[in-house]
Amino acid sequence: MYRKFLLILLILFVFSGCAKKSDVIKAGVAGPMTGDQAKMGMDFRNAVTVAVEEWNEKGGILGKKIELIIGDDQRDPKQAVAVANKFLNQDVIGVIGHFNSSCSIPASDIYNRAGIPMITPASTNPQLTDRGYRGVFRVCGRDDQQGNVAAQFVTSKLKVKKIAIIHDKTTYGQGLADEFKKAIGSSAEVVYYGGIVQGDKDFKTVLTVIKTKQPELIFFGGIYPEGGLLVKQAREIGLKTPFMSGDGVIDPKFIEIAGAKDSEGTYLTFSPDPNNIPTAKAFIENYQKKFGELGPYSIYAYDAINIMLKAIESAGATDGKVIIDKLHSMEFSGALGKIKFDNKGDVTIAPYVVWITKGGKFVEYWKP
Ligand code: ABU
Repeated sequence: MYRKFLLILLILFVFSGCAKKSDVIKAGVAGPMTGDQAKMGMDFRNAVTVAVEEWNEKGGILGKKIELIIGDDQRDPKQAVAVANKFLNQDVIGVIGHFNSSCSIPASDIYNRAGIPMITPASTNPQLTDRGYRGVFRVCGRDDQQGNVAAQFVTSKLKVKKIAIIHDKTTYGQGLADEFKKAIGSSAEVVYYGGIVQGDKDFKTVLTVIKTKQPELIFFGGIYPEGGLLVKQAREIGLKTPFMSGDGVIDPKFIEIAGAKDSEGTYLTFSPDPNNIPTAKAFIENYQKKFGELGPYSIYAYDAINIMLKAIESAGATDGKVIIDKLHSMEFSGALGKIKFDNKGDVTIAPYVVWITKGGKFVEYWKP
């Protein structure tokens, strides 16, 4: 009697498990959902939610509803690996994320081993796609491209001859600083090169050293929390040198931290303004209705999930290898326009431009 009961329980368990697995299509979205970079993770989450709601309103995909599984990596590489393993255990079939290159790279080892495709909206470090993982993609550009445009601007437009370079010692921050330095070559003298620690709040010691070197430009490889403090504290010690950074700094939080007055005239590299892209209009309106102002990478997250879902739809299956083949072979029409991946999983077109902060806002300023 007891054995019969156990057998019934086992049968119920197996069947309920199978039913559960096949009920929905699970997509993972990963990034820093908490902590000092939470704005970036929430931008991903909001944008992906807009897309998933649109798909589900039309009936979902392959006859099933799409369920979003959120992974908070707290911008910590170890947490990113934990999130990746959690996604595997939850039968996620594709991942949008992560934000930080230092998280995307170790997490992609896990996705690659499991044969799960990942598309990052924002991780720009070249190593991510240079390691030959077939299932790893990004819809943003790369730091060798971005560093090159920053160097062209500094040498041909600003014509500065003495540069201080600071980075946050992360894969992205130091990587971008190095790409910029490489692209500058012998066109200008690097009078200072050094790292700060992400999460620190007081950079006046390093800024005081930089002041003695009398640079004509400070270049920062890092993210907005430290970028904002660097600008604010530089001005506090009377260091008025023009400040330039990369895409990790383009968020209103940077202006909020540095202050509208001190952030005025700072430069950064990023892709062109989506408000000038006709195909982006519908998404921008939908997003704003639900979540307010777009974050810099919201539209990239939106295109990334749509690309993943279109590849699944076209594959007619949830098998990772088939989806990855589709991601490599298809051309996608997204909010950002046409997107096609090259053999590495990078986008074939990644136009970087220079933005300037004016009147408390970021505006497009220069293109190569
Ligand atoms: N690309 C901006 C910051 C994200 C990252 O690549 O680490």
